[in-house]
Amino acid sequence: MASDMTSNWNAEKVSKWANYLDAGMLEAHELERITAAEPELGLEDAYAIQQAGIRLREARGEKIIGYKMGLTSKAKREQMGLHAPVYGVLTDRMQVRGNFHLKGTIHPKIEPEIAFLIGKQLSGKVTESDVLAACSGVAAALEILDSRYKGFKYFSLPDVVADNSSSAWFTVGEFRKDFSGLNLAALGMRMSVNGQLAQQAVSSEISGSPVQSVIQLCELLAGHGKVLPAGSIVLAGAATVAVQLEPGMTVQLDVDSLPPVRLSHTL
Ligand code: OOG
Ligand code: MG
Repeated sequence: MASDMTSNWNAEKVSKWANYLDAGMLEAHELERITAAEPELGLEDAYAIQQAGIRLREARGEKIIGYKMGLTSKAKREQMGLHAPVYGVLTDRMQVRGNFHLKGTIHPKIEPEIAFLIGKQLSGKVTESDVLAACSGVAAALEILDSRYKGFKYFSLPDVVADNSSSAWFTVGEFRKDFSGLNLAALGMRMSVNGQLAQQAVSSEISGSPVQSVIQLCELLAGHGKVLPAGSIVLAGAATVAVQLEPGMTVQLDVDSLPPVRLSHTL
């Protein structure tokens, strides 16, 4: 068993399902949900599978550079029919700049987010002012999700968590370093596709404030004996539903008072 997880499953079972999901990702083919075969899969087993999947990526040379929170907005929870925030791990290979391609994806979607750069380590129960003091930057961000499951449909929170909370790629705009005068819970967010407004929301849709997402992340990590290291990027979770990514799309996110961020499809 992974030593820092409280999964009841043995290491072999965890690694079998981590390899199953990893192969689905590498070969870009849809998989049956794990709970179809293992209806008793629990959330902690799922985080153990997620962690084992990240170790497979690390073995291929990827480096962990941060975390993403997911299902932090009501819109997303309703879109996916799931009830609680979860986290996933971000690696350097998931970060893209300027362009995205669709090769190797199954059914990608894109969503508007806020990202934090963590300047000082955070751990366990932290307050809003701890988070603000530890953050060295805030940015507009776009996350590209790609569930490895059939039809991008879930079924249960553990299935999603095991699949690294549907992570595929992300991009982060330029970090604004002095954000002391900004109300992070009141930023207008507008995501446009090929110049047309596609989704909009206020940043309070993200757990009341994206800062709350970081607080929740620290608590969830502490439950697994982990801290949020200095230097991490944190995606706070989407403010709106995700939009299907299609060839030829250019997607831009404008967030009040932050530099915009944009991704265009490339072959
Ligand atoms: C799960 C991940 C959700 C978010 O920002 O809410 C997420 C999913 O929708 O597939 O990343
Ligand atoms: Mg997201």
